[in-house]
Amino acid sequence: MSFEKDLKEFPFIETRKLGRVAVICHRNADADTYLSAYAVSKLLRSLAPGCKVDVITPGGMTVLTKKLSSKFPQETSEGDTGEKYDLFVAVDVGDIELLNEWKGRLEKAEGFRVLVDHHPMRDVKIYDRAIVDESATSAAEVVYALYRAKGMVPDAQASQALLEALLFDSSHLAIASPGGVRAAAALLDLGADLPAARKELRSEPDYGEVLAKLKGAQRTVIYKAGDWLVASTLVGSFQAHVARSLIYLGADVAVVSGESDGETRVSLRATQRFLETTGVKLGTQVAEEMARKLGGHGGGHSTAASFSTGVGEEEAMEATLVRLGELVGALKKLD
Ligand SMILES: [Mn+2]
Repeated sequence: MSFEKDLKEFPFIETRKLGRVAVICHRNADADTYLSAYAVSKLLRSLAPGCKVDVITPGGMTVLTKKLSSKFPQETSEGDTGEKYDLFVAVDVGDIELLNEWKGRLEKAEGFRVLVDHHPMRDVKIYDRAIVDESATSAAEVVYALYRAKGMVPDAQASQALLEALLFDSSHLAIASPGGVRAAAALLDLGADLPAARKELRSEPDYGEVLAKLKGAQRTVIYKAGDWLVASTLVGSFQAHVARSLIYLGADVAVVSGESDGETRVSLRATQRFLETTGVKLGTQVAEEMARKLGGHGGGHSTAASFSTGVGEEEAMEATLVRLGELVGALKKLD
């Protein structure tokens, strides 16, 4: 079934026969799934004015989503509602495991099951139709495409919701697809407010995280290896956040080590430029290697990785810096 055709045929059931609908978000609902569900529910209510829509957030929602839910209110249920549905619309779900107990509910459901998503398609057997655009940066773009295909215009609130979902999933458009940028512009034309969206997506700072980042930066030891700057520091928590912050400050590689509850956790980050130039993959060549050498477990991506081990934080740091030295050339400490 083609994507365009599916958009036009949504919701696949004669709208006057549509009684009750469940719109299902992914587990621990983020801004994209929650706000896309909000806009889909509005679309369904305009297409089928008689229908009742239940929004499901399996396992609740993130702190930011909770904040957004006061501006975009919709009644939500976390577990099984026990209701009978004519239609299920899963939004932004990606992996069916993210449906929690609603996975089982969908498997034996009698109603029509639709997926509206932008994640790579896998395990879509559970759905009768999958409306998936893998080139979209957010589920919100697919929901906006639904509105257009149905000849409907999202109202100001739904336009705002879709813009915020789109900004959330595209790192404020930095990684948006051409279609995402076009959708954002169209939503602005429909009345969405960009400064308000940016403001509403801002999270409250977490005091512990901020403190860890500032202390981590204060205690940073800097090394030079050829042209590369390696920043290392010890903090008891938020190692990954601190490592990312050191990269923001300009380090090419960040190594952050810290002990808590008798275990040492080491987070590693590098820039894309470092990866492309040196070919060093932090996940396989450093984190996995260190876990093997020191005892523990670890791995990750090429520019973001971590391992945990039973040795102390300083020993783990030392060994990691030696390993980096083997890969990119001897490290010299800067004063
Ligand atoms: Mn998404």
